Amino acid sequence: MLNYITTGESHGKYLATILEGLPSGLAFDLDFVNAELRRRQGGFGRGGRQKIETDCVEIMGGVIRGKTTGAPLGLILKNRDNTVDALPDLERPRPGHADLAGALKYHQSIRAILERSSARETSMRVAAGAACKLFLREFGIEIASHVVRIGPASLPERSLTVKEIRALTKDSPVNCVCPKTARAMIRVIEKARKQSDTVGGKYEVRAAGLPAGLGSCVHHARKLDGRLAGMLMSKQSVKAVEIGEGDRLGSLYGSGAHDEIFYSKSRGYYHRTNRAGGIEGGMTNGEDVVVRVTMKPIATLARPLASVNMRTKRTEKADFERSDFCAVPAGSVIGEALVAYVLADAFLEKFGGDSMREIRRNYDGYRRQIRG
Ligand code: EPS
Repeated sequence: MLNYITTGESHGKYLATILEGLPSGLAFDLDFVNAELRRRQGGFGRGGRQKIETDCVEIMGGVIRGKTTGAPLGLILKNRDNTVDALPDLERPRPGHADLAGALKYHQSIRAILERSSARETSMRVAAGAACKLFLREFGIEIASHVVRIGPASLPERSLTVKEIRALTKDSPVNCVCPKTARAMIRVIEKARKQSDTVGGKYEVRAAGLPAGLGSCVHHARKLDGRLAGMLMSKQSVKAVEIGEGDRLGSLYGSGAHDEIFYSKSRGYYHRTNRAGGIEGGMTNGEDVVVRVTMKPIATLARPLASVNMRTKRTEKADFERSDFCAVPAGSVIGEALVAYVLADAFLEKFGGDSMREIRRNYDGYRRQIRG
């Protein structure tokens, strides 16, 4: 139903995205999109590039008089650092980055590979995801994220609502709900910086207000958990995705692993626990969708690891270019955008129509139906 594509190099003149499949009649709040881009640029542990750029998109198409028309939405961002043609090539691929496999596969310079594989591309994913958030919001669906681990510093287990997450992370430099844990996380990032190292971590994305029945149980490609995991895994640095209790469920008995079902006139069907992370059988079950995403440390190290000079084939230290020490807080903002995209896609699949008015009618009818 929805499809987005991004284009542009990290140090090229522009980055752009086209998002196809949004209905007509959606109020398009460009300020919100740009505020989301600013959130992505923040977070303690970012590198020098964010001091140069003020990411801000312009609309290329798909919006007239502040509302979507149903045509593909085009958004474009101008890079301040757009020196790509003048930048030197690299010879020593960075372990953990796309450099080696990309240079071999595309028969290209490492420069050409890193320009496209750089996480700067995620600015466009956040822009497309922000448009999806605007769409979901119209149906009361809200998404928030928080960082639960940076290296060894982790948040004690606690379940929070989207509202609580937003309120508690508002002023946190690491997008963490607990000031004490945030201080420990900052110390870990500081240590990485002092040691010319990098550090990874884990964040949680939570979506509230979803009806039961998005996704499907009948075909592998339509299962919502698979679609979420695939989209999140496609983000730079991501190495694991868990839905709900995820990995922990493997150590429990069934009696303690599943969420019992209840019914009340006011709420309809509901669960008192949410170990499944809001997804059963590849479909939303009416509870919050909860995903946890693990990011490896950034691959560009100021104290580089061993590599091979691709010209001489000699063992040398990997190349180093300006980078982040920790991108997990920024990663959590990108994760929200990707979850928004997958949920908006599944929502349109279920209630699809060409205009907001048509979708609203379909949605309201279904809500009445599932209340029984
Ligand atoms: C990024 C901008 C990049 C990197 C970072 C993500 O800018 P530059 O290369 O000019 O410093 O800082 O990319 C990586 C860490 C990576 O490994 O690709 C951004 O805007 O998010």
